[in-house]
Amino acid sequence: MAYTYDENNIFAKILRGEIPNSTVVETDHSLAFRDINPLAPDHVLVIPKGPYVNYAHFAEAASDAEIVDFNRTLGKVVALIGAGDAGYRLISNAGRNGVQDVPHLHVHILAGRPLGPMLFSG
Ligand code: DGP
Repeated sequence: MAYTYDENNIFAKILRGEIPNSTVVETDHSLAFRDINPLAPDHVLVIPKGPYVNYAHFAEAASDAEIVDFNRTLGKVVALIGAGDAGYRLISNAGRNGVQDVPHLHVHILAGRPLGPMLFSG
């Protein structure tokens, strides 16, 4: 599948330093920052620094180093926010049916309260 990356999406602007963010962890290949519209006491977004539209694009096109770094960064965030024991949820929306608003891969880490059912039916 061919992916087209929009260089003007809001997370590309954050990565270029054009928009401020509340950084939790930054590594060579990844950035984790607090969501501007938190849906739980802890709501952190983890993004790769590379231009990947969604998870499948990243899994297909990213280097091994980027993929390892991204996953390790997710783990670091869970540890830093202290969510490992009580639990947390990872969500990565993609495309129209996934209701993805920002077309740069991001994994939401939600924690800090019971999160309810995974999805509402219908
Ligand atoms: P999604 O619907 O999965 O594409 O989620 C996009 C998330 O990005 C949404 O929870 C709100 C967040 N968001 C949008 N704009 C900004 C921003 O400028 N800064 C931060 N920190 N988060 C943003």
